[in-house]
Amino acid sequence: MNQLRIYGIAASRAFRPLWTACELAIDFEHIPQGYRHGATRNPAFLEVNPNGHIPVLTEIRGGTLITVWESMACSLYLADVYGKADGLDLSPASPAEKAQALRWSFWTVTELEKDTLSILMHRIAMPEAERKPEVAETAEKRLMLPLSVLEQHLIAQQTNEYVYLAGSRFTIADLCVASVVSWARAASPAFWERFPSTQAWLRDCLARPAHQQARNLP
Ligand SMILES: N[C@@H](CCC(=O)N[C@@H](CS)C(=O)NCC(=O)O)C(=O)O
Repeated sequence: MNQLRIYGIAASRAFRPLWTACELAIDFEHIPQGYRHGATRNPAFLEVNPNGHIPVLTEIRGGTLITVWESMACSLYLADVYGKADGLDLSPASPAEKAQALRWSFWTVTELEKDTLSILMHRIAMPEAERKPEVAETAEKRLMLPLSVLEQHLIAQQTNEYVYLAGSRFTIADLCVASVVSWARAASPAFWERFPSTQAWLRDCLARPAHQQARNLP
């Protein structure tokens, strides 16, 4: 088997598979490919991902080159292929846990990502002069509905003494969702007041040593 490679700097969506790989303690080669100023738009990189995006994950198994793009797909692939379905690590250990991982990660990219990114960009990431607070406010308003779904799910889990999305331990479902909800940390205090269970869950996910380890990558 050829070395597993993950392309993409940690300060990008590549953080998702990097965090996953750190959680699973996998041996991998990190290629800290940047993305600004067309860095992913040259012929060499377009061979790896014709979409011109990071992250990308590659490995050779049984003589076949496997290429995974799309950050959530990369994370789900790692959990599926490298994790143990033993009910201890972050991989789904039953069809019910697999269902949680799939539905929450697809939900995250379709229902959350665009608006959490607007909050991140227009509250803290862009130079102050370019920020538009009204864009962040609109995004916060739109996020009320999906985040209420997350909040209610977490509250329902607590009645079963579960802290996490799929059960009593941190799984890939939590990682996929937390990596995107964390972009909304800069939302207004009035916004976050409505989601105390989500806040507590997020704090817990982000305090994990593997999260810190991935953050320290270039
Ligand atoms: N849906 C894709 C989006 C990937 C994406 O847009 N990546 C950004 C960095 S976070 C990128 O590569 N941008 C450079 C470009 O598109 O030229 C995923 O989740 O992997």
